[in-house]
Amino acid sequence: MKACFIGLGYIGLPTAVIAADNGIEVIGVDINPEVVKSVNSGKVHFSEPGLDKICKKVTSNGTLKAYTEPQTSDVYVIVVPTPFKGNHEPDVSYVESAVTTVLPYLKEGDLCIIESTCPVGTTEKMAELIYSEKPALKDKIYLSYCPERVLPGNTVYELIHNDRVIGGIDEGSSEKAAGFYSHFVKGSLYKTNARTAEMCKLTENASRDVQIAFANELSIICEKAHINVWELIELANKHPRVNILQPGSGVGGHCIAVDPYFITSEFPIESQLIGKAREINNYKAFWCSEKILSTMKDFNLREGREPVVALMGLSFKPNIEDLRESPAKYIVSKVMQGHNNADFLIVEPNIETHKVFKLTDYAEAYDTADIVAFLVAHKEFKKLIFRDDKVILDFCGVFKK
Ligand code: SAJ
Repeated sequence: MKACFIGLGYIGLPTAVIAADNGIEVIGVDINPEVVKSVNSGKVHFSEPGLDKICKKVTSNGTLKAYTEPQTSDVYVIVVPTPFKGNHEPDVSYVESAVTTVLPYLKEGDLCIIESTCPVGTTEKMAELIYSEKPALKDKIYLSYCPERVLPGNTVYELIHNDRVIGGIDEGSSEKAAGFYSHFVKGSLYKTNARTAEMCKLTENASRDVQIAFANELSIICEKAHINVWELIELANKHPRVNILQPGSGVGGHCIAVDPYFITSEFPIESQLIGKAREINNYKAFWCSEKILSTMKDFNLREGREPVVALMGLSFKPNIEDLRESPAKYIVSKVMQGHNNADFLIVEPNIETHKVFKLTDYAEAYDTADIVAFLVAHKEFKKLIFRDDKVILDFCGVFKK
């Protein structure tokens, strides 16, 4: 079986690599020649534990080859970004253009899979696009929507072991796509229709966003009520049917902070709770920045000088180097605006250098600063010992004090 993956990013490349490692002949396609070059030399152009080794293996034994154009295959897997246009409206033009790119190669009996996160109805629209350009293929190809659900940082394991939802435009398409994934997925493959699979992907991430918003809202209430939110959640979770997530400095990354808008933009009246959760999680980052600024002001009034402030963490979640849509990065930029006098020590143990921020070692920053704001609960920070000779703003539960 030959499969052509369109898009060699955070999901496309790992999936192509794992498929190639499981007996499928894989063609990887990316419009960026640098990415193609790097993949062909066995390198992964982003950080994902364990992926480099398998990528090297499948490129050296020739089961994965990357190009800037597709090749005739049996399966086409579309894994391109779906960014926003305007006010949080999903832009499916990359998916459309990927479908258009594979059109000349599509023949009777082929399977086309969309993995990109998409608004509900996109797969049906892509079917119309294919049939309008190639009417002879109507009911002669298989088309399915099969979203990924891997956690960045644990992609290799989750790609193989997670259950998957397979949404065909008809039963034959679901069956055919399930057959394809069974080559490398050990989790269960649940078949449904394309619209349900599209909504399922959005639902999973919106559900997590809503649950985190609940924890973030609680943290703001607890601050005002002088209650330790960490202790509160731990105690509430002792209830057999309560499972509250952890508050933090906001929600980031390219999935949870993004996908709920795919629902709210299409169903604005019906998605009150989902929309509010987005607002709360965005507000939490703003609230943290305001808290740091007011603490700095209080320090100045009390001590008669500007404080040294350690801003601990830049990535969007613990123990990764990914800064996409990071609330911590937003807070750092916001706090630093108009504060030339204050001495900021910015810390991110997962990256060596940053093009805008000068980075400081975490232990040195913690030792030196008057005010320490924990923005991300990195494992290094958890090794530090709580000190009451400085002001500690623990937004993400490093000390849980
Ligand atoms: N966060 C909290 N409190 C928590 C858990 C997370 O504030 O209790 C924050 C994190 O710090 C981060 C954000 O939420 O800023 C998102 O992190 P995450 O670890 O929850 O999720 P992602 O964005 O890395 O990956 C999610 C996953 N989706 C779900 O868990 C439902 C993953 O399975 C998806 O494949 C991925 O989105 C995606 O690609 O859609």
